[in-house]
Amino acid sequence: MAVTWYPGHMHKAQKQIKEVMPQVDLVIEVMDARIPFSSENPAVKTLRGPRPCLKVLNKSDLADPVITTQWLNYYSQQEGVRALALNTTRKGEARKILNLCREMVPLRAQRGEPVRTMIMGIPNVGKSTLINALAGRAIAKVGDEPAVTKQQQRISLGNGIVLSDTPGILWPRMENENSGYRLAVTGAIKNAAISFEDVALYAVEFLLQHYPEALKSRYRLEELPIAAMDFLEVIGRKRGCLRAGGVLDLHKVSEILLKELRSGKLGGVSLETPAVFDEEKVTERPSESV
Ligand SMILES: Nc1nc2c(ncn2[C@@H]2O[C@H](COP(=O)(O)OP(=O)(O)O)[C@@H](O)[C@H]2O)c(=O)[nH]1
Ligand SMILES: [Mg+2]
Repeated sequence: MAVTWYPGHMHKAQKQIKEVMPQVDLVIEVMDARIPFSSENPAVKTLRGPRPCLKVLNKSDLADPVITTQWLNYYSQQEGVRALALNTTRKGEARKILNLCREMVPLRAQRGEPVRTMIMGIPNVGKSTLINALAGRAIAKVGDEPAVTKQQQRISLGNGIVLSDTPGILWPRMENENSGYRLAVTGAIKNAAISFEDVALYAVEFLLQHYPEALKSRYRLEELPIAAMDFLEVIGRKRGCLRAGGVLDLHKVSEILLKELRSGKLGGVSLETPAVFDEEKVTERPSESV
């Protein structure tokens, strides 16, 4: 799945979301718990206006629980925002959000009117998986994004909640080079502009600095090399990623490292903490005008 966002795509996505927003009471923004900053789209704030927003830090099974707690505290201080960590692939877990949805829009619930919710988020964060888990049946295709948003259908989730079956698909942060790498490390973007080997090197550099123990235990090493390339060389040899003449197959070892990281074999790893806002001094660009 590769989604490339051009200004035309962004314009269209925003326009579609704006059109349905008057019939929405609550926005459920799905983000990747490993990279909440890079998987959040600041335009959501503008698009939702005064509506409350439930931020779902999804794939929390792959994230560092200590850092996920920091993010939950960070978001819960924002006006109109509640946040919760989820592992949508675990049976029964997704429906935990229903009570929270009702609580967040008390007036609708009091009047006996359904709370109308809509899921939004960048590609690959788990929107379709969440829709299916909430609905209890396969409505949205997982791992695939429709090029054109189809007609919205409302599905009743029980408990006084209805959900649009079509998520609002937004673009990932693109103004920041680190975000590009981190989105690629998690597999959210398969950007041909960043080679596989470069993504693996970025990941190893980060892991050497922040999760050295995870690397040592996964690859049974007592000492870690200082340089990322040396590390890939060491595990490449251990795993037999060699070409003729004993030359390291960098592509193969990169593939192994990223696959293991993405599937949680190194334990919970988070690539961003709330300090990222200060560290990277990003300028928020909440929305492009439509
Ligand atoms: N480990 C893990 N994987 C998840 C979770 N939620 C979704 N996924 C996986 O993430 C991938 C993308 O999910 P999908 O629902 O298609 O994302 P969408 O593009 O936002 O609709 C799929 O392979 C899902 O199985 C989760 O909570 N934990
Ligand atoms: Mg989807």
